[in-house]
Amino acid sequence: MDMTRRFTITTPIFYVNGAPHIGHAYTCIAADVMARFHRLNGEDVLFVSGTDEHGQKVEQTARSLGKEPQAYADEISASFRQMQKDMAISTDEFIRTTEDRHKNAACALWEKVAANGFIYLGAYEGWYSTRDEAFIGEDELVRKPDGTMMAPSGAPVERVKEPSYFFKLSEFEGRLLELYENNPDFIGPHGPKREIESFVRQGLKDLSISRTSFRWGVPVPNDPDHVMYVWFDALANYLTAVGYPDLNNPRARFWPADLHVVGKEIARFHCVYWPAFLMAAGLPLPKSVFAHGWWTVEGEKMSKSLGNVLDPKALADEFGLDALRFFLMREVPFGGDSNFSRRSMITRTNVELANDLGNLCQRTLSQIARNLDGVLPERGALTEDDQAILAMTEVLPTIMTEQIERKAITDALEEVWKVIRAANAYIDRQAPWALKKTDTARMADVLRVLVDVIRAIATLLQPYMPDTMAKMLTQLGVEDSERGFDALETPLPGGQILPKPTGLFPRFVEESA
Ligand code: ME8
Repeated sequence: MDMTRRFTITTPIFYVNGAPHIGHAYTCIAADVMARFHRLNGEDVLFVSGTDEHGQKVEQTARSLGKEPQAYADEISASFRQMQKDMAISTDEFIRTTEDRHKNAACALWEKVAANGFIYLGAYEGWYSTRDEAFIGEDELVRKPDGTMMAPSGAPVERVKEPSYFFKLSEFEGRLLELYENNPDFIGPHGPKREIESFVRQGLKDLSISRTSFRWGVPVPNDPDHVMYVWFDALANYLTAVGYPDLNNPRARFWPADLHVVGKEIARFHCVYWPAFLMAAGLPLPKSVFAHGWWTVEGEKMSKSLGNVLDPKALADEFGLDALRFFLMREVPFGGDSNFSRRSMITRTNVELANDLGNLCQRTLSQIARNLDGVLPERGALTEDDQAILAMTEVLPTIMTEQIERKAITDALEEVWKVIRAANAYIDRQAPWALKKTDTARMADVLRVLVDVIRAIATLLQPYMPDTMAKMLTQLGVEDSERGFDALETPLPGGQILPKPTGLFPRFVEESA
C-alpha cells in the first residue's frame, strides 16, 4: 500500500470581473509556498486554483463592455492563468466554472443534496448585493448617511423577489457548531473563527440557492428556468478538481481537501455554507479553512477609482519575482491585514535579502573560489561554535514543518532568518579571511560548516523563492535530485569543484526622479 501522505490545498477561484492584482497574487503565493513545502517534504500534493465565471456581476461587467459573457470570461480567465505563471504558482489543476466537467460536478452535488431532502422550491423576497454576490438579511443591512441601505461590505443592495430553490441550512446549525467544537483547527486564525461561530450561534436561515432573473449560470437540474446561486456553483469547484462525481477516478483519493486558503471576506461561505452542502450530500468535509487578511496600498484600500491597484507582474519585473514573493510572505504574519509600501519593499529587499542572505552566501562561496580553488572541503573536526550553528540548522526542518502545519508561513520564515543571522555572526567570529594567513585547515573547516548551513537554508527556502534558491543550490553543488528536505540528512560530497559564484540578490537602488 502507498503510505505517502497526500495533501490537497486550494485557493479561491477568482471572479473574472477584472484583471488580477496583488491581492489575488498574494493568496496564490501563500498557497503555493505551502504546496511546495509539502511536496519537498515528500508528500503527494494536489494544488487547485481557478476562475469563477458565472453570476450576475460577471454578466453585467461583460455586457457593459459590449462583450458576450463567455468571450469575456475566456479573456480574464487567461489573464489569471498568466498571472499564476508570472508568479511561479505551481498549481496542478486550474478549474473554470464554465467547463463541462465543472457543470457536471455542480449538478451532481445539487442532485445529491436534493435527493437527500435538503432542497425545496419556495420564493425569495429580500435584498441582494450583486457586487458581493450575496443575499443580505434585513438585520445585516447598514443605513448609509443618505438613508439608503447597503451591504455590510459597503456594496449597494437591491430588492429582489423571485421563485427560488432553498437549501435547508437551518437544519445544520447544531452540526456546524459541533464541527467547530470538535475540530479546533477547522477555521483559522482566531478572529474569523470567533466571527463564524457567533454568526452560526445567532441562528441560520435557509439559503436561497437559485436565481431566475438572469441566465449566466449553471442551469438547475430538471428546472432550467433557474440557474444555481453562484456560490453553490463556485464551491463545487473543489469537487470538480477531484473528478467528482466519479468516485473511482485516480484523483478521488485527494478528497477531502486538507486546506482551503481564502481571504477573510469569504470565510463564511467556506466555513458555513460549504461544510453544510457537503454534510447534506453525505460527503467528507475539508480538514481546514484558513482566512488571511487584506492588503491595502500605501494605507489605502485598492480601487480602480483611486488608480492604486497594484499589478503583481510590474512589481516582479521591478524587484525580481522572488523578492516580491519573499516580501509578501514576510511583511505580515499570515492571517493579519497588511499594507504594501514601496519603502518597506525596498528595505526588506536590501536588508534581509541582499545583506543578510545574499552576503552570507557570497562571502562563503567567494572564499572557497579564491582560497580553495573552488573545491568543496570535507567536514573537519567540529568546535563548539561549529556544533552550535549546525545544531540550530539541523532542527530547522522539524521546526518549519510544524509551523507550516499551523499555516504559520511567516513564522517559519523568521525561523530561517534566525539561522541566517546566527550564521552571519558565526562567520564574523570565525573570520575565515584571517585564518587564511594563520590556519588554512581551520579556514576550510569553517567554510565547510557554512556551506552545510547555507545548503539547509537554501533547501528550506525553495518554497518561498523557488528560482533563486535553485540557483543557490546549484552554486553549492547540490544535484537537482537532492533538493528535497530528506536529502539534508546526507552530507554533500567533499572534493567537488563548485561553480563560479555570482551574486543572487542585487541591492535595489531607487532611481531618483
Ligand atoms: O470571492 N488582499 O472571488 P474574488 C488580500 N469568486 N487578498 C485579496 C485582496 C486583497 N486586497 N483582494 C482579493 C471570490 N484578494 C469568489 C471566490 S471560491 C469558491 C469563490 C484575494 O475574485 C483573497 O483571497 O473576489 C480573496 O478571498 C479573493 O482574492 C477574492 O477573489
